[in-house]
Amino acid sequence: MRRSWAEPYKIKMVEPIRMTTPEERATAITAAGYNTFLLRAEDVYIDLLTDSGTSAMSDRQWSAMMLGDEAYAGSRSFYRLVDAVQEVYGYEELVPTHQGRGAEHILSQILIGEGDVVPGNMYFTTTRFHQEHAGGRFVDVIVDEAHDPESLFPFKGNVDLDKLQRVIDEVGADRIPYISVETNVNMAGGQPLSLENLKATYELCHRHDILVMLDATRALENAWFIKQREYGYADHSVAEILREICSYTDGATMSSKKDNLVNIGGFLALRDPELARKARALLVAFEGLHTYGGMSGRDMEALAAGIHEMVSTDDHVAARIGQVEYLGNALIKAGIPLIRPVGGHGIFIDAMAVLPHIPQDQFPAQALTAALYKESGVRGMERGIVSAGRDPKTGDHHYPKLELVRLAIPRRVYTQAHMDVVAESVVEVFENREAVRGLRFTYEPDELRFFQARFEEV
Ligand code: PLI
Repeated sequence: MRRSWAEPYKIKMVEPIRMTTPEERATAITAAGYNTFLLRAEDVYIDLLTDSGTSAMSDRQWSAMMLGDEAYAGSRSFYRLVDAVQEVYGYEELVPTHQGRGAEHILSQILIGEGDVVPGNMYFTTTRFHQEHAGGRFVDVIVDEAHDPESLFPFKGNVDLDKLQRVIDEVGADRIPYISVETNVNMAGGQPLSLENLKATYELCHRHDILVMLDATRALENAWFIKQREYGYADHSVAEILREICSYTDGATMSSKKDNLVNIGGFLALRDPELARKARALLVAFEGLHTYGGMSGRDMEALAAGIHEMVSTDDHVAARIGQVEYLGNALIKAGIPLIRPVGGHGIFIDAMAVLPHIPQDQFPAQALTAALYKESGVRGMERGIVSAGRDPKTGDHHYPKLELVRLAIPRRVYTQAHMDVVAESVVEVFENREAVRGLRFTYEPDELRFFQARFEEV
């Protein structure tokens, strides 16, 4: 008989959370300018703002922290981290950073020159910021299916090789220092790419001397989907698949705050020692010495332990993605329009389908995110036109085809009962959707505006 799956752990410590009153939430969201980033966490009931840095660490990780070597230079904990990255990801050169965007900054600075073009399978906010900040221009080469919430294509994170070839023909390979390939593409709804596609991308790029840099932030979760969906991989462990993903790349930026099960940390990993030397030269100015890069010794210990733990069996990632699918299936059953197939790290509600009465320049996803908080105390995040920002040349909004409310599920933090409450909350807002009004800016930051922007109702 086939039984239900359950989490491969039991709970040893709990953190109380508190349900707020409707009046408290109305006051809090107005004070936060309708931006869930500006809420106080204590005013949130179930916090699905992000899966970044919000994981619950294991007893092994907590005990590893006690072994942290806080030497300024040459810490033992650094070498444990080097070993973990070499063993699990297979990269020889490790450049530690305080988190993912630190690695993106260093990579962009060492490789991108003024006027260069960096193709990628959809943008990510901080990644594109650092590419543009270094003088580059991002060009989206993801497959068209990624922009269609209803397409059930199993690998919506794939690179469109024809689009990539066109970019190479148009600008010339010598203006393309690297392609940035993201695993389980965040802004597309946590959608995977296939190994077949990554391999073909790598071969095409190498024919033109273009490097392939992986955003490995959610590569483990991508490996799980490859195991489920790609022909020939059902019997491979996620550890084997992850190593194969990395084998078709020249390096990776990593936000360890996701797959790696820690609350802070990241790295840039490379194969070429000469590139690593350049990265380390910048690292000491922006992050810290090359043997800690912004992390404490105990952070590096917890990270090394988390890297081993995430692949020690397939059960961890099966339960992690199983929980996301559980919530997704409950919402699909209730008729909520969302990105399908359900992605790896969260549920992405199609705000334009929910709120057709709000035009995109009145920020439907921002408005729906705020309405969900007000209704239930569940905190999500806008992933639409506000996150997309403005074109630096024209000053106009970028108008992304996907206008989404993301409910990102922290790893090992919430139970199935919490997921039930979230599903009920979303359904309640959906039933009262006509009452949701559009928003306008009262404050718009120049860079990465979604973090600190403020709004009022139109
Ligand atoms: O937040 P950082 O600086 O550790 O990592 C930046 C970053 C890079 N790539 C990808 C795909 C991310 O998802 C990412 C951060 N994501 C956040 C914070 C999120 O909430 O999704």
